[in-house]
Amino acid sequence: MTKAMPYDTLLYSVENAVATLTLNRPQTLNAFNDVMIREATEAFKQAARDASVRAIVLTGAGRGFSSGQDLADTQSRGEGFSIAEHLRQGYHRLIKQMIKTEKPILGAINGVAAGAGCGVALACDFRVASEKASFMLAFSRIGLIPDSGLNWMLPRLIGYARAYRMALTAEKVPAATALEWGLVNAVAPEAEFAATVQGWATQFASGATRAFGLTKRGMYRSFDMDLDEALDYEAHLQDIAARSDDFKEGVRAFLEKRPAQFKGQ
Ligand code: T3D
Repeated sequence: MTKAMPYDTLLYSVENAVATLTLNRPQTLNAFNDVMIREATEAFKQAARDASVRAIVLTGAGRGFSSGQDLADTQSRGEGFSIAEHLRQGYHRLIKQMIKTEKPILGAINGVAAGAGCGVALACDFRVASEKASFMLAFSRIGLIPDSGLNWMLPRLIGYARAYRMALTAEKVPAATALEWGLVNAVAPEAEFAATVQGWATQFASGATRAFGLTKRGMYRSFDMDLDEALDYEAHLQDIAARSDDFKEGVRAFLEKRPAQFKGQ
């Protein structure tokens, strides 16, 4: 069944338990204006609430994934505009919504992911890049520092030396290098990109959804914990996972020597 939701700056559809969010301002390489930041946050909330959704794909329309903050909007701001408040009320809500959505979010990085677009790409749980894609911290070119969670996320993913280099040089890191550095999980040739994304999305959407969500929670929370706390917390999460129907089915299927039929419950 396909469900579509009306948004001005996004395309949103649900098919076969996969929600697909497409950033849809291709004339700007999907730059984020205020409406798109708000609608993307709302769309992730919607996908999180919808029990029929078991995996989420985020991608961009046209040749870019996202070029980050819409700089035409930035230029038209009046005196006294607070960027800090803009970040807190906008990008922070979006990034936090993505991280607290306890379903796998697959970033289908179809083209350049720059500035806050790179931040949003890195808030996905798994990234498949087209070989035409690239990652770029555009901020230093306009005299800003990385934001939208990048100072937190990027050194964790690729280490301080590479992260700081990306920040200072604002160089475009091509897909092949992104794979080597651990910024993406897979790179696909252009002709195979859609099928590769669909393959991973189908796999995630037929898995043990509750366990996938709790794993995300456990890994993110562990960043603030010592080993004792992390062990204790994962025991607590395992208790929750073990109450799921999918756990019963997983064990039963193993003993019956057949593939598990998970329902995401
Ligand atoms: O303000 C706050 O609240 C703080 C938050 C900041 C977060 C940020 O994201 S800051 C960083 C903002 N982003 C950038 O600085 C990147 C700007 N874009 C670029 O550097 C380049 O466009 C790319 C390297 C991403 C791609 O280059 P290329 O040559 O493939 O494409 P292009 O020709 O530059 O762009 C195509 C069109 O998109 C073009 O419009 P036109 O000439 O066809 O009418 C271009 O102006 C437009 N575009 C690209 N990026 C943006 C944009 N329009 C508005 N805002 C953009 N960010």
